[in-house]
Amino acid sequence: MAKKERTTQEKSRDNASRQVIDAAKEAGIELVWDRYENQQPQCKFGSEGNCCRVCAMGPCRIIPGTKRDRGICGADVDTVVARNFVRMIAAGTAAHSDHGRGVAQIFLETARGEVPGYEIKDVEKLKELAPMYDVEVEGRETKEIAIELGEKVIKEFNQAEGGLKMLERAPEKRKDLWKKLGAIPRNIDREVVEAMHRTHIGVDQDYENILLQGTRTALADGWGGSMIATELQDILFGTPGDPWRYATREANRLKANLGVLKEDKVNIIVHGHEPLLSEMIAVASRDPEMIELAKEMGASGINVAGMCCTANEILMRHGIPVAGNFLQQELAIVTGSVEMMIVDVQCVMQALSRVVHDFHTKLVTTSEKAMIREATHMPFDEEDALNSAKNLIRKAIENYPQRKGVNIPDDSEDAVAGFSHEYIKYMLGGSFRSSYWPLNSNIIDGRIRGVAGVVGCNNPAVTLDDAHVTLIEELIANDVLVVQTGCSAIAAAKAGLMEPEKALKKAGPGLRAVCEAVGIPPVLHAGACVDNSRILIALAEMVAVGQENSRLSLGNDISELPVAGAAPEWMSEKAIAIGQYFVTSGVYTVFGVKFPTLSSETVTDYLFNKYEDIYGGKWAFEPDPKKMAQMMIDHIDKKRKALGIEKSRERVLFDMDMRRGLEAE
Ligand code: SF4
Ligand code: MSK
Repeated sequence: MAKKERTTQEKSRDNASRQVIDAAKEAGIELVWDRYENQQPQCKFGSEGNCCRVCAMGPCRIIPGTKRDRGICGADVDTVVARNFVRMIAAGTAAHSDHGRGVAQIFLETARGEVPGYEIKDVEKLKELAPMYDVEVEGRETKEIAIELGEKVIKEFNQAEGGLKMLERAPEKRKDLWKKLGAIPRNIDREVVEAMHRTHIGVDQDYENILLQGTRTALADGWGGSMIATELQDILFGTPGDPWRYATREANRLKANLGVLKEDKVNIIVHGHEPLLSEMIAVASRDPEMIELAKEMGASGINVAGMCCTANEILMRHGIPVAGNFLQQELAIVTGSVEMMIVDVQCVMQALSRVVHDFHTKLVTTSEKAMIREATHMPFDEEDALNSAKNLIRKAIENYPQRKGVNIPDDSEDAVAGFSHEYIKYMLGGSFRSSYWPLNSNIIDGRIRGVAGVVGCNNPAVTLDDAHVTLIEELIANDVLVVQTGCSAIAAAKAGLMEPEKALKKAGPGLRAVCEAVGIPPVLHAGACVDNSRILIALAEMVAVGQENSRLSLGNDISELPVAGAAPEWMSEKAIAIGQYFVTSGVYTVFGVKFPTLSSETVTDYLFNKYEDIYGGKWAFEPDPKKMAQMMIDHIDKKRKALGIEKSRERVLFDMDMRRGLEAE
């Protein structure tokens, strides 16, 4: 079949990317969109989950209703589809949780004083988290608390018995349900190992039972590995939106898109996921010795910019600009302005090593877990982190004179970011009485219709950022507050949806009034992919507020809240793990692009319909972002009706406790 090349407009919604895509075409440089077209037509069996290749009798393509309705071993389509789905969950959970383990190890080494350069920045958060792990706080030194906490957290990855401590944060009703279903994860590693075991040939051949293991594994991600990563990173590097920092409300202003690259500066891009190295690059880039060196080489300074989730990590804490999201990684190099791209793990395309051939950019891998042939490998030495970072920066600076020509698009948008669950509470409730009660209250009185989490990647199968932006615009226009992570958050930032003045013009009147009063955009950047755990915590707190004060109640469980989730341009296995932990925590979650179970009507019906009776949340699939928005809004309205708040009501009367809180501010 002749391949049909899409127009630049069909490839990307954003102008900066379009400009660089055209420049690449003119120069004969192959990009992700070209490779996508070269791969057409793609295999439907692979896309819809009915290709099994877990043993060497296969591969088997299972086609229900034909003589090929079983694999060679006799596995039916439901078994094969469920297996493939759970293997995606296992891989996604492994990725997030290995990130979490790395952070936990550095955290412990920091506490023991073994890794100079790192320090415990958020002692308050350390003291909040420690009791969750039965670590005594009273009368103890920070160091002692942190060592005991670090040791206990690391044990959770492979402990012999006992559940995950962070899971305790979920509402009682949810925990009871998980217990009844046998869905409580035992430890993080075990669930991933067991998922791989059960999906081996000839083991678990009951799709419901296979998917139950998928739930245990995904919960070990969301309420385990990812939450550990988020919480310990906050303690180590600072919780985004710390009141002392946000008192000025300047530190979290940043710019997003390829236009953040600077013609007169040494441009260094940090790309991947773990903030351990990028934090140090951010610190080292401000070192006067480094800046002086850059000037000696003819540049006016050093410009560090982020890509993908590394960008989300450092923008949340340092306001460092974002060069782009997943599909823009090659484009950054094509601008000819990047002296070095430093990568660690996850979402790094091998294609980068080919693109850099045409430019002076040095591609440097830093993790022993993720090397790329043809890239330079400079292992990051955590025990000498600052010097490791300086060495990298020095090499980038020395590369500045090698530039051949620069073509940086002029586009970048302002954004306000850094909404940790603590900061959202602080913004809503004030410094004296940080709480989610104003959010619940505004939902009850109808100003805010509900909350949507919009997350996930980009995928060259669909126009870059278009589904994210269209969906978010529909949601905010309908008074739905949007909370974001990952590449979706970067898409919104690039589209100006995180710039309060611009974005509020697109918000419905109720949402606009609340956001204006509080001083937040209608689209909140909550961080990187592991920070989806912040959304879980926020949901649990919304339930908790209602339990403390029945007039603010939005039900007794996450599944009763008027909330929904979406990943309109997803591509990674991590997205499936995230979707599964949201759904089984009670959230209606819609995915775009494609859905990997569609070849089995039974499994798809189980996930899309029956799950609602089991978990209160369910999966859905809809590639059209406008229809997706409507489905989410319908779900939110259904939940409002069930709560008896379907009609807008007057603001609830403040009780005395609330009044005292307000008066004290
Ligand atoms: Fe085919 Fe069964 Fe082997 Fe899968 S496990 S490849 S269905 S024989
Ligand atoms: S980086 S997982 S492309 S969101 Fe987290 Fe972006 Fe998806 Fe990677």
